[in-house]
Amino acid sequence: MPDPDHLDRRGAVGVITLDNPPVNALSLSLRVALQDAFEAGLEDPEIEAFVIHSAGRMFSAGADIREFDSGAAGESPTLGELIAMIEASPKPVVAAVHGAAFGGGFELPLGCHARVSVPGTRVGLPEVTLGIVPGAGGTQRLPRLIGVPAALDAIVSGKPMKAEKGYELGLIDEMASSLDDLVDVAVRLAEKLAAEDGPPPKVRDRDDRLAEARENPGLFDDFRASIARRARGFEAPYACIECIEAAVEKPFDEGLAFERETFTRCRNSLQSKAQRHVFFAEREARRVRGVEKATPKASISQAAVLGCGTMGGGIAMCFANAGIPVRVTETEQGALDRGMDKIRGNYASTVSKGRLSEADAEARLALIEPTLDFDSIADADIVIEAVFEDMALKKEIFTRLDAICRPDAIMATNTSSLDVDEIAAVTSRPEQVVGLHFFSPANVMRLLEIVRGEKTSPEVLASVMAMSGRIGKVGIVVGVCDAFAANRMLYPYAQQAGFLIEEGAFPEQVDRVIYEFGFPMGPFGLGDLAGLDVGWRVRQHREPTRPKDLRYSPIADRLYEMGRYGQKTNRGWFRYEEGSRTPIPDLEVTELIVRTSEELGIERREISDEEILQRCMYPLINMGARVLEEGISERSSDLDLVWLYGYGFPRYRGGPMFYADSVGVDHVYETMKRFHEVHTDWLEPAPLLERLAREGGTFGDWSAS
Ligand code: 3H9
Repeated sequence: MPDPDHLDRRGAVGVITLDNPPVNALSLSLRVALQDAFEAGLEDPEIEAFVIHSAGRMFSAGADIREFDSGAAGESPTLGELIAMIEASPKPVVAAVHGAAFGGGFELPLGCHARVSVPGTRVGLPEVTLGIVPGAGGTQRLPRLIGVPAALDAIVSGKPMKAEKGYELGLIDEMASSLDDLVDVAVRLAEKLAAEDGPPPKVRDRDDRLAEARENPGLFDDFRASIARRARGFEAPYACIECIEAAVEKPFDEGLAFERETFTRCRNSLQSKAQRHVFFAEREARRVRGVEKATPKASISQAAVLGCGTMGGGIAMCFANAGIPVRVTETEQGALDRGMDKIRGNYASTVSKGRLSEADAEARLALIEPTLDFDSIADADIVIEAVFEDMALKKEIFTRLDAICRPDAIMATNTSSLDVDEIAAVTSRPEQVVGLHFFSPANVMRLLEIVRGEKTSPEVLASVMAMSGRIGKVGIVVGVCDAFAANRMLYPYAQQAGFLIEEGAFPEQVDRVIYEFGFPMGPFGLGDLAGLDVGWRVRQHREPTRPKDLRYSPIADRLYEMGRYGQKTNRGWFRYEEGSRTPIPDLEVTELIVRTSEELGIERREISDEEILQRCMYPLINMGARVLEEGISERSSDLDLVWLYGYGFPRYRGGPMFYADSVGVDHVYETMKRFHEVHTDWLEPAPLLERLAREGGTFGDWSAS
């Protein structure tokens, strides 16, 4: 921690070191220490200028997010007060930034009189991802330095920028060639500024880049229109735009006050609480029972995927995209060729959208080696089986794998519902076996359900957790049960959607309610996208094990029998114009639904949007409660991530279990009880839901122990 004694002298320059591991978050104690060190330097007549830099791997990750709930963020000196003090200093202050400077950790350098960095450093204002606006002057100073269009892009996306780019934009004044030189370069610049006449230059006084924006009054509305799709439902991106507008229209201090008010409003909003919950949930998910930080991890430099169908091909792409060579096997040439064609087609489409260069696509393709030689996978560090969902076939494959794989190889199955323990039991090394449930399309969806078998070793779990990050996935560890956590929670959601249309709703109403709630699409549109033939096959497959009382609506099967397979046939739950993905309600489906209700003896009724939402959401939350109490999932926030990354649950609602806590667990319980009295299927409140409701508890506070 810097304190007055920690203010180092380099000639006439006072060098202050921020030191608050692990990420130099600007917590109250660090702010107090920085203020003390700075005031000591101001009083010291020998000191003519300052450099602020940091110990550890980064400059600063910003305000301490945990303080948002404790109230300490508002205690003096606030970050805003500190930055104002630094900016007003008659002695110039240079920030020496390395590693990362995010949020308040970047607003601090913006308030300094100059910034020096080193290649590879990332700087940015990611506050929007936490549902807030930058609250210590970021929205007022950044546009003054780099212009409004670039500032809008950076602040509203929250994406970090490389220091090299910042240098080109005039954000960084000088680049040191290496970390070893950083402080030297900053000290020299501080000396130079101290030698200049007059007060040091302040970003708040700059107006040239704002003047450019005043020439273009349509700028903000155009920008709003450009983000309408990706920012749908989110409040913070629009609040960020308003703050930048204020920077252009108001004098600095008024703009700053507007930003402050907006920050406080956003910080107190449910959306921000939900997004902060997601931030910590992602970090919490990395903690897995029985796996220590020091648990050794296998290094994965060669992967193999068995099966080059849609799933296998998508999984192979994940490895190639991460620069890991991968072999894909099939049993016959035709299937292998078709699989590789699909992979090539996927890359070509990404190139045509301008998201990947031709050369990069070629380089990735070169990492995928198709082969018919099963034995060639013997040297792989990890093998992922992605063949048809059939227990006998999987057992046969794992017996063969056991015979040829290296003793330390990780053997994974991509099963979405079969018993991983039963598969592992055919091998001589069940501790090396794990489930890796990818979601379709595997190269796109970020969720990876990591299924821990009874005997899966901590080393294997630690290795696949690390690997999931490397291949761009959010790995969530779950236990073995039918359908695991994600699909098990999906079933009641899909089941209720089916019942709602039997009782009186129509697919377009259900889908509208779910879309307005914030999902990218409703259950029926999703069915059409995935293919109603796929859903039909899954139901056929599950039929022998379906509990007798577990009814589902027959309408989906009827659509399948009519050849309505969804988007692929331009007809499914909806109708589609050739080449379009816009769903259009179809009279044939409406008539089928009404007829089915009649056949089932159900008198159709008006169903409110509220009931639709509750009937879709609460049963899945209820199933989440069962998953938790059975120990399939360690914590409710893992289930939130499953739904965020597997099914597009709106991030600003924090996931289904957080949503349950925010509407009130007792309310969810009472509503489920009411539903169960009327409709029996699967709606019986879970014991954990009942207990939390009675005790006034929340899923967030619940823990298995
Ligand atoms: C802000 O600045 C508001 C201002 O505009 C206005 C103020 C008035 N606070 O991610 P990691 C913890 S809002 C508290 O695993 P990495 C993290 O939880 C802030 N804690 O490391 C973890 O704890 P644990 C804007 C924080 O190397 C540990 O540090 N800033 C914070 O993978 C290690 O983190 C951001 O949004 C924090 N700010 O990634 C940046 N940051 O070990 C947020 C981290 O107990 N941070 N922790 O699980 C990040 O994006 C990443 O942490 C970073 C490092 C990329 C920096």
